This record gives sequence, C-alpha cells and structure tokens, in this order.
Amino acid sequence: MTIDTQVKELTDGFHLVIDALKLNGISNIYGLPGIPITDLTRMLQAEGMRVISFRHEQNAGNAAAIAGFMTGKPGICLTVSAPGFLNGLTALANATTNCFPMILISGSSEREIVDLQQGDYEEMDQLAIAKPLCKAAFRVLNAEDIGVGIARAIRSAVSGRPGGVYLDLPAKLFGQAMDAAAGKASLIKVVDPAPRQIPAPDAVKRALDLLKDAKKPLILLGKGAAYAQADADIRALVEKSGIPYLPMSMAKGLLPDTHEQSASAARSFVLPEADVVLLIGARLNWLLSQGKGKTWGGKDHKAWGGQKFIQIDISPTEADSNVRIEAPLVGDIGSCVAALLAGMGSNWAKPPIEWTSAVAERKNKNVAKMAETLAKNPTPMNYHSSLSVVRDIIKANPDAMLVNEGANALDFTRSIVDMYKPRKRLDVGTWGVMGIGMGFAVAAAVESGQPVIAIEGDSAFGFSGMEVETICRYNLPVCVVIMNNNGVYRGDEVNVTGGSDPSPLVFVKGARYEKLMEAFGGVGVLATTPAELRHAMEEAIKSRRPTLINAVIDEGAGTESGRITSLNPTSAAKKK
Ligand code: ADP
Ligand code: TPW
Ligand code: MG
Repeated sequence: MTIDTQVKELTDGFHLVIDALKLNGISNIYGLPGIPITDLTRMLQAEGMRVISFRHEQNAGNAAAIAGFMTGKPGICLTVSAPGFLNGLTALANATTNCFPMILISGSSEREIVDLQQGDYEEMDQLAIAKPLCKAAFRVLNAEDIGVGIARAIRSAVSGRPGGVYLDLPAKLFGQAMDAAAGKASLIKVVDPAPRQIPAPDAVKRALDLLKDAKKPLILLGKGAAYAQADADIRALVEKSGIPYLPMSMAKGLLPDTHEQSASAARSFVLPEADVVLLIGARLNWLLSQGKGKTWGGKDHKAWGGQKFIQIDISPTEADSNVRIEAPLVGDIGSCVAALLAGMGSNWAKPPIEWTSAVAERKNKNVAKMAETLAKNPTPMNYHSSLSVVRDIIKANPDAMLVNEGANALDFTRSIVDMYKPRKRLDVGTWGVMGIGMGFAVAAAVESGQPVIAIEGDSAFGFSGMEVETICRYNLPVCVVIMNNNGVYRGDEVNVTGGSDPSPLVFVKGARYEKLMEAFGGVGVLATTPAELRHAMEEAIKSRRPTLINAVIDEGAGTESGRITSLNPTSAAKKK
C-alpha cells in the first residue's frame, strides 16, 4: 500500500457551500467580492455557477430578490462583512416586505473577537442586526453544519409567506477541512421546499357562498398571485366566474391587460361600488387604502365602505389586518384557486349584467379618453407621448421584461403600458423604494434571457446608475429609458430664497445620461421626440446591445409624488 492511497480525500467550507447550493438547483449568484469571500466567488465560477459581480451590494441584493420573485427559488446575494453586509441589508429588508424569497449570504469576522468587541477587520454582530429585518437568520460555525444551514435558509425563504433570509458565514468556516465523503453525506437536498397548503373545505364553501350572492363582485390580483405561478387556474377562475378584476402593479399581465374583464381603467368606479371583493395574494395595505375610506366608498378617510372581503393568502395572520375579512381562505394560491374552481361546478351564474355593463361602460369611456391624450404630440415630449411609444414596443414584444421606478415615471408607465404575460412587470413594490432599477434589470435579463426595458425616472436611475457598467460587462440585453425631466417629480422648481443653491428637487439641466452607457461600450441615444425614442428602442431590442436612451421630457409635466400626493404631510405653517 502506498502512502498516497492512505491519504483521505478532503473537502472544505468553500466547496461544501458551493456543493450545497448546487445540490439545491441554485445556479446564479449576485454579489460583490472582497475579504473573506473573494475566493468563494472565484470557486463558484470555477464550479460552473454564474457569478454576477456588481458595483454596489444593494443592487446585487435587489437582483437576488427579484430573481426569487421570478423563479420561486431563493435568489442568492453574496457580500463581504460589515459595510458590504449593510449595503445588502436594504435589499434583504425590501425582499421581506415584498414577500420575495432571497438569501443574503455575508462573510463575517471572527466570532471570538466580535463578541468581545476587540476590533476585528470589519467587525460587526451581523446576525443580530439582520434578525429584525428578515424572516429568519442563521449562522454556521462548523463545516459539517453547512448542509443544514443552507437547507434551513432555503426552507425559510420559500415556504409559507416567502421572504428574506440572512446566512452568516464566518471567515474561518471557509477554510475548515473535513473528510470529503462525510462532507458530501452532510449535505441536504431540500425535498418540497414550499409545500402546498390545502385550504379547509369549510373555508372554501364560506368563500363560494359569499361570492355566489354578490351583486357587484370584484377580484383583486396581487403580486402574490403572480408569484404563485398558478397562471392557468387564475385565468380560469376569472373567466369562469365572469367577475371584473383589478391587477395590482406587479400582477399586471397575469391575464393580458387588454382582457375584457380587466377593470383597470375603471378602478375608481369599481372599488367604492363593489359589494364582495375576492383578494388573491394582495394585502389591504396603503396601496389599497387599507381597505377602507373614500377609495372604497366610505364616508370619511377611515370609514368602512361596506364591502365584504374574501382573502386568499398563505399567511394565516394576514386576515383582519385592516378591515374584517368575512371569508379568509388560508393556503397556497394554486390550491385555493383550484378549490374555488372545483366548488363552482358547471353551472355557476355570472355576475348581474347591470354590474358588468356598468363597469364596461366606465372603462370604455376612460380608455377612449386615454387614447385621445396618447395621440397628442406636444413639444417637448411628455409622459404620455413618450410612454405611448413604450406601450407599442411592449405590445410588439410581449415577452420582454419591464422594470419600472420613479414617481410620475412609475405611475404613468403603470397606467399606460399594457402587459400581456405574467411576471413581466417588476417595480418598486410595497415600499415604493427607489434604487431597484438596475439590479432588477440585470436579474431580469439573467434569469429570463429576454430583452429588458427599464423605464426610469432620472432621480430613480441615480440610485443604481453605476450598474450600467455591469450591464455592459455581462453584455446584457437591457434597454434603459430615462424619463429625463431634470428632477424629482419636476425639474422646474427654484430655490425660494433666491440663493445660488438649486432647489433640493432638481438636477443639472440637460444632463447627458446616455454618455454613461457609452463610457462602457454600450449604445447611448439622446431622444427628444417619440419617433427618435421608438427608433432607438426598436434598435435596442433587435440588437440586444446594452442601450441607454435619454428621453428628454417636459420638466413641468409631473406632479409632486406622482399619484400619491395625498400621503404628503401638510405643513402647519402652510395651512394657516
Ligand atoms: P400587492 O402589493 O401586489 O398588493 P402584496 O405584496 O401586498 O401584493 O401581497 C402579496 C400577498 O401574497 C402576501 O400577503 C403573501 O403572503 C401572499 N402570498 C405570496 N405567495 C403566496 C402563495 N404562493 N400563496 C398564497 N399567498 C401568497
Ligand atoms: C430609497 C422618495 C419617491 S419617488 C422619488 C423619490 C426620491 C424620485 C422621483 O423622481 P424621478 O421620477 O425618479 O425622476 P419623476 O418622473 O416623478 O420625475 N429614497 C428611497 N425611496 C424613495 N421612494 C424616496 C427616496 C422618492
Ligand atoms: Mg424626474
């Protein structure tokens, strides 16, 4: 026997982390290298995983989060310790808020030094800081526990209500060696990570009874419905029931926005009028005026409008969070919708014609009004004339992904640009957070392989703009369109003191954002007319080259806070 054959084959923390991720079908890592994870990023790539390296961790984190939304598998963000970890934390908190499954993996410094606060390199008690901002947080100290740590992180991210998970991997763990066979045996391939949750039959009956008696029923589809990937059954439920529906922003396209039952263009009519509302994966949060108040026909801003709610949600504590839920239906959306469909039987009566025709009438009137506005061609361009181009481009390319952030740039895009397929519209979500743009765009391209169109307010773009280098480096088919009005909401504000500083809400006038893309070898275009914008977007889709179009629009076209003006506190001084 030679000495060689006596030597046991070894593995280490680095390889166990990589093997555990691969074993669980994870193939893309969004991150930013440095101590102590530099070698991990190299090894991940060497082992055949795709490593997308960003310029700031927040953008990597946003990419991971939206990859989770698109695929139903946890998106992985990898960062260095303290500052890198903190940069990723905003995205982790945002993912949790939006119910997107993601895992933030951060390297950390030596526990012994951190716990005694002896001043290690990038010292921070990361686990404690992450805990209140995510669904679950774990730390792995021993190589033989890596399999369990990653399994628990995956289950926590995707089971029940999805969300963000923090996984703390101290520097020392990566170098720990162990017997390769024992290491392999310690890894866990997670079986059924997001188990179906079947609704109780009596809860299904309660919901159907309520729906059956409704005179003016309405269905609300939220991003939970988009996430659930139960597209065919959701469409069947809407169509079989004959009930008008409203998609929330990221549920647009679950059924094509041009569907005859879509009540989007009659939103302010159907919300106060409806008598029974079926919520599918949508929370009654601020985006739905907390389910009460004038939006819902209530007498004042807090009064209940009289609607009876049925709520499908995987979280049993979501019901009654704002108003009474008559019929909570707790379970996964696929199972709940299938149960409703089965319970409706073959002779389900569609809603009264008075209701559906009143909705259609209101809708047709508003659609006609919008068509008139879109047909105008003012100089300079405004939101309508430029977004009417984007509307045509998405219609011609329904598989393209649409990323969207800003205030007016967000609200106008949401209402003007129709979506035709599920999970194609990715935006600022529950928090209305700025900065998701380029991270989402990168992940949208990487995960789908489809062209990506990012419609960005000029302010919004600034939060993640440096990632145009990342887009160029990976040669991603991303077309960024900046709705450039020289500022936050508008570009025409002045400093009321008459001083030399500009207003806090405006930017450099005539900024040439397109040159940013050119700096890294991409295509930059200055567009001042809808025709120029159309040509540049068509070229970008055709060529799949990284493109940034600086769409110059009227700096006075926007309104403060876009559509959510009512949430601005009014100054007592101003009121007087
Ligand atoms: P929107 O902003 O579009 O209204 P929300 O983020 O407020 O949507 O609501 C999404 C809801 O969907 C959350 O309450 C979440 O618990 C729920 N949800 C997410 N995935 C599923 C699923 N697979 N089954 C059931 N409910 C889900
Ligand atoms: C992380 C507050 C909401 S919208 C917005 C800001 C700064 C920018 C609006 O200007 P933009 O769009 O993008 O040019 P437009 O078309 O109206 O001119 N910081 C964070 N999130 C939010 N939401 C803000 C600040 C905000
Ligand atoms: Mg702007």
